[in-house]
Amino acid sequence: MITKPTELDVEAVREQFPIFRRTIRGKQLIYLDSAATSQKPQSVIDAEREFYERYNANVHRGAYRIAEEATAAYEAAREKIARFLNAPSKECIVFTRGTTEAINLVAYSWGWANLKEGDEILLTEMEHHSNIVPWQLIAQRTGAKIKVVPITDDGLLDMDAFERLLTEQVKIVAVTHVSNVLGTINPVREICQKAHEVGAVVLVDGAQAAPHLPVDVQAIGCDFYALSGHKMCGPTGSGALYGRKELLEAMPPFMGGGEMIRTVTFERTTFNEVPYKFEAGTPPIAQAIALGVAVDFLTSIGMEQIRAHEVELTSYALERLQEVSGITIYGSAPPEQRGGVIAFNLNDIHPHDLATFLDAHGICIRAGHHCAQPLMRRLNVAATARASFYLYNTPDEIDALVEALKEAAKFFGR
Ligand code: 7TS
Repeated sequence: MITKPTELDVEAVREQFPIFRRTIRGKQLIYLDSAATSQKPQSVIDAEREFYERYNANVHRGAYRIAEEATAAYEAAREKIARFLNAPSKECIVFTRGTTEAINLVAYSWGWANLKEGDEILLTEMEHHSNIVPWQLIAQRTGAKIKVVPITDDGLLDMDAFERLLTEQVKIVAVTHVSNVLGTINPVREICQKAHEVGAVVLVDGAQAAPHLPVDVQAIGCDFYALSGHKMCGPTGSGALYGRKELLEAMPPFMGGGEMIRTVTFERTTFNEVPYKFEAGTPPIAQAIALGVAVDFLTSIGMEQIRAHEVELTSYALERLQEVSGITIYGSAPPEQRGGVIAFNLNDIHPHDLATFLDAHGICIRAGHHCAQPLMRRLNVAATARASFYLYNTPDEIDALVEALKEAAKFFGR
C-alpha cells in the first residue's frame, strides 16, 4: 500500500534556517534560487563550527584522540551518504568538492582508460556544462565522439532518438537526473537498462535530484552518480561520487598525492584501496562531516515529504504564473516528471533586469543561461529567469513572486 507522506511543517523547517531571519531592504528574504545553492540549517552550520572548535585534525594519519575523532566523523559521513543513496557499501562513495569534480573524476579516470577512437559518448541536450565540457576534453584526448540525445518540444528527453543513438559504439551515457532549467525528471532507470544492453556504462548527474527526491542508486542501476553537497543543505566544497565498486577498483587514480598511495618510490607507486585512491591530499574534512549532518537533516524530514512539498509548490506556482500576462514558461513535463524548477521569460524584459527588479522586493531568482547554453540554443533564447524551490519555500512566497512579476510588467511598460 502506498501511504501519502505526512505534510511538511514548513514553518518548523524555516525556523532551523538562520538566514530567513534576515530582511533585504526592509523586506523578508524570499529565496527562490536553491537550484544554484541551498540555504543551510543551524545543525549543519554548528557541525562545521564544532569540528574547528573541538576536534580539528587531519584524517587517516593522526595517532591521537582528536585525529581519531576527526577520522571517525569523516568516515561516518561517508556511511551516511551511502545509506542516503542506498549504495551497497561506503567504499562506493568518493568525497569530492561537488558534482563538477565528480564528473571530471569519471571523465578523466574512467574515460581516459576506456575510450578510444571510434567510441561514442552519449549526452543529452539538457545537460549542464559540467556534464558536457569534461567529456569534450576527454573526447579530444581519446578520439571518441560525442553524440547528443535531443529533447522534445515539451522539454522531455526524446526516448526514440535515444534508442536510435544507442549503438554498440556508445561506451558511456552521461545524463542528468533532473534538468536545472526545465525541471524535467529523466527516466534514468530505463536509460541504464537500455545502455547496459549495449554494454555502455551510465553516469547520472544527480546535482538537482539528490537534494529533492528519494534516490536509490541500486534501483536506478547506474554505474556512477554525482551530487553536490551545497545544493542539499550541506556546505560548499562538499559533494560525492557514487561508483560501482568493481568499476572504481579498475579505474586509475584521478589526482596523485598524499592519502591515495600505499607505497611510493621514485620508480613506482602503488595505490590505496577505493575510495581513498580517489581522495588525494587533505580533503575538505569539516565540509564532508557537515554534509553528513545535512543528510541527517534531510532524512529526519523524509525525502518523500520533501518531494511531495515541492510537487505541491511547483503545481501551485505553474498555475499562478499563468496569471502573469506575457509569461513564457519553458518545459511542460507533467508534475510526476518535474522537479521544483521553473524557467521563464516575461515579454522581452531581459532576465537580468527582471532579477534586479525582484531583488528590490527581497526576492532572489537566477537569470542567465544556467550553464546550459546548448539548451538555451534549443529553446531559442539567450537567457531565462528561473525560480527554484526547496523544502523551506511557501505558497506565500510564490504569491509574492507572482505579484512582483505583474508589477515588473507594468514597470517595464510591457
Ligand atoms: N549538474 C547540474 C544538473 C547542475 O544543476 C549543476 C549546478 C552542476 C551539475 C554543477 O554543480 P556544482 O555544485 O559542481 O557547481 N547548477 C547550477 C545552477 O543551476 N545554477 O547554479 C549552479
